[in-house]
Amino acid sequence: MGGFPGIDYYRLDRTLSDEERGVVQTVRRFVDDKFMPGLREHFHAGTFPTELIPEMGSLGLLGSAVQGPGCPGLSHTVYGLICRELERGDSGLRSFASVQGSLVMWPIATYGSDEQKNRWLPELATGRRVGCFGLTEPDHGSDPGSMTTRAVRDGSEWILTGNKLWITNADLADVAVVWARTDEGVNGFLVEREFPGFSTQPIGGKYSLRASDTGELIFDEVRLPDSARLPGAKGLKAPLACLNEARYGIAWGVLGAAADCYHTALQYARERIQFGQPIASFQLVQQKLVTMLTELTKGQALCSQLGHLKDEGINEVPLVSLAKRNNVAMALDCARTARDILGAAGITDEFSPGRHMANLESVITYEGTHDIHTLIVGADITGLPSFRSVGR
Ligand code: TGC
Ligand code: FAD
Repeated sequence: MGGFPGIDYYRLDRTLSDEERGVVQTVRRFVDDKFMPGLREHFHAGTFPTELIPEMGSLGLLGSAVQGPGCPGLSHTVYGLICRELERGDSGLRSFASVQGSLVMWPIATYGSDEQKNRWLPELATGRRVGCFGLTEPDHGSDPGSMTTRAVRDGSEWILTGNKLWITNADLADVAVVWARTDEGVNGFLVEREFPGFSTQPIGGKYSLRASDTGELIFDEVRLPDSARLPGAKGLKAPLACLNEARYGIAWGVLGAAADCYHTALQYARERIQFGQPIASFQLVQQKLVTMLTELTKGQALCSQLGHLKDEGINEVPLVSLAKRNNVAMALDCARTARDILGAAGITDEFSPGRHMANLESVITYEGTHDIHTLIVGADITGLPSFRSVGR
């Protein structure tokens, strides 16, 4: 069906620098030449293509906007563009980069000691080491403030007990950024794969994000030196701030999935003949294509401005929530509409919209569900938080 030309109806990419355009082309080529050929096999097997991690590192795709030793240190707009191009391939590929960059490297760069930064950041940026982020628990998803994973001081050490569920890269990770309740409030810890008492368990049977590793982290009285604690991370605010970084990348990333769905549906509609004419000539099909393009363009404009704001140092939680909420729902609608335009062919893995649609069912839930983001923006504009019933 030909290479992906990029969908940029309002010429938003004209505001990009030559360097930024170069990054887009590089990532697009990486996705087409290296990732797409093996995707079908990995999606069926339920595996992430680990063989591509070193190249992701050498291209600067891991923690691209993180500032620290060995990190690419690029702009937030470039990070967004990278997410967009990766998720055009598959949400699982963008997920890997989101977790490694925003949820592992970013907290180490922001809350870590110099020793932690020097030890971990260069290894994670090159992809020699992989990380994961453990916040969600079996009984505490949208409400991580109620977490029960606990770290108790024992002399100069900590003893960590509990479980984290639905963790991206759980089985691949050399190090887990783990959030636990302590007598001093919520703290973050770097838990290494080989620490006795730490184990991981993969989650099977997923119909979504199949080309991504998702699992459970189990801590059975894991002894941690105090040097494993992130010294600058104090309270629930610390993990929630990491989420803000990852949600920003998701708002951009899903533009890629939506653009791929639109492009696939447009090409198919031009070629598919029914009633003696291309289905693209029918008014109802054109309406669907125009709606997809309109919503995609609005989502692109939102991210373009969000990127400029973030590069200027404006990084407000509700602005990021609004973009994550809008763009994921938009991408999911695009995927469903594209699947519809493809008719029966849309339910097979010969075409991408069905896979994007299944993936986006995870993306609309993780990093704060659609409704949690509604409530974050709602609390901001009314001044009345409604996460819990009054009086609780
Ligand atoms: P609340 O009282 O509102 O907040 C506690 C403190 O944190 C501050 N805060 C934030 N700071 C920075 N960034 C954010 N996003 C923040 N959200 C809140 C807040 O200002 C407060 O600060 P302070 O100074 O007053 O102490 O806390 P709450 O318990 O009422 O919860 C609020 C709520 C519901 C918004 C929060 O819990 C939430 O965001 N829940 C959703 C959970 C979530 O998104 N989990 C994601 C897990 S990681 C994941 O899904 C990875 S997917 C990976 C992939 O891409 O593959
Ligand atoms: P719940 O919180 O139980 O929510 C269920 C439903 O109730 C949702 O519709 C929700 O919107 C609604 N709801 C909840 N509270 C309210 C309220 N106050 N008002 C109105 N409606 C409400 N977590 C990590 O920590 N690290 C990871 O790497 C990670 N990766 C993930 C990868 C995948 C593929 C998936 C699917 C999840 C991942 N997660 C990860 C977990 C993810 O963040 C949680 O699934 C998400 O935060 C929602 O939690 P939950 O699934 O427990 O749903």
